Amino acid sequence: MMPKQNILDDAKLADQFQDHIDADEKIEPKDWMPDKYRNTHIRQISQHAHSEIVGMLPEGNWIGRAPTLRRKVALLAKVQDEAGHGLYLYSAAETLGISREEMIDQLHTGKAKYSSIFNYPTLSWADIGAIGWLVDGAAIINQVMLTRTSFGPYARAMVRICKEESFHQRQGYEIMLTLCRGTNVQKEMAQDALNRWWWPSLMMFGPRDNESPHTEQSMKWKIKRKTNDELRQQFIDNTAPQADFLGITIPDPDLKWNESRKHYDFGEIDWDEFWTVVKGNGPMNKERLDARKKAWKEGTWVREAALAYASNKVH
Ligand code: BYC
Repeated sequence: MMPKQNILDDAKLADQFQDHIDADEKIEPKDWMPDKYRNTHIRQISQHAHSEIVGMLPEGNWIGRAPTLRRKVALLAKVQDEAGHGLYLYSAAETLGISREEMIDQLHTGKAKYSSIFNYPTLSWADIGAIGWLVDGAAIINQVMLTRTSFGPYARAMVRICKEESFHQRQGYEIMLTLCRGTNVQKEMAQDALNRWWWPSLMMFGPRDNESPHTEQSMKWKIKRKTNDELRQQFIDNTAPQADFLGITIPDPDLKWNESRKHYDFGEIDWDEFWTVVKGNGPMNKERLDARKKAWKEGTWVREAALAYASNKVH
């Protein structure tokens, strides 16, 4: 007898697939899935991996200039963790049938995006505090949601990544706290970093829901469990009291607790700036891509040596 699966047409398979999702069952790489589900994951997971790898650059810029040995060790560990996150994520994307080389090529040719946040420069040590506090803080909110995403390998990678991200966020907040309790100049550095990183951090969550082409379908497939705007609001609600505790001011005159909504109201994001950065014309887009392409080129001999070693072992 033919297996039941073979006699179901695509529409039936799609219904069955949606039933699995609705029952909160994980989808695994060998399960049947609609092409669009597969491609959405390849897009999102590979872009997430690229973000981790490109995200090493702004912080890597400060490893050699960390103010103390303790700070240097923590930053080094954080940046190494990000390399690890990139690797888990590339591996998760590979289970969907795309090769590592293809993904890297998509990054280098500008076909694949990476998070807009990494196209801003790190001008002072306080930026390392602000990145840990705000950028990792925003990333955690998004990634805690993704631990419950419907695709098994992505969800499992996220569990491990979130544990490390919470250390990253705390090291950033601790840097900010030390600066804010230091001299006036140190506190000014912390304020300046908050001024520059606040709005780009809010942009990490993506366009408003009514301008997000992928959200509706991704919610239906439980790739996303919360929308861009819901996560952005959650981040603002978490972060505003943390800024108060530091004694520095979020650069948004419209930021105000709204007792009836039980949320903070906030001002308008500069969406022109967001799209300019996303389309490749932000302050550091060119430098970031050039750095990645250079690293890929200079690493050719390492890849060749590793492959030669692997094929030698097989024979
Ligand atoms: N930047 O319909 P939408 C980290 C694109 S790294 C650039 O809402 P979606 C860390 C979007 O790709 C953690 N592009 O899309 C590392 C889409 O374009 P395409 C990074 C953005 O996918 C080192 C278009 O805009 N986290 O933690 O449903 C140091 C329409 O958007 C951005 C992740 O990658 C953006 N900010 O939702 C420190 C999380 N926003 O692809 C820290 C995983 C949107 O159609 N990704 N776009 O050409 C996601 O959760 C979702 O992909 C997003 C966007 C929420 C980002």
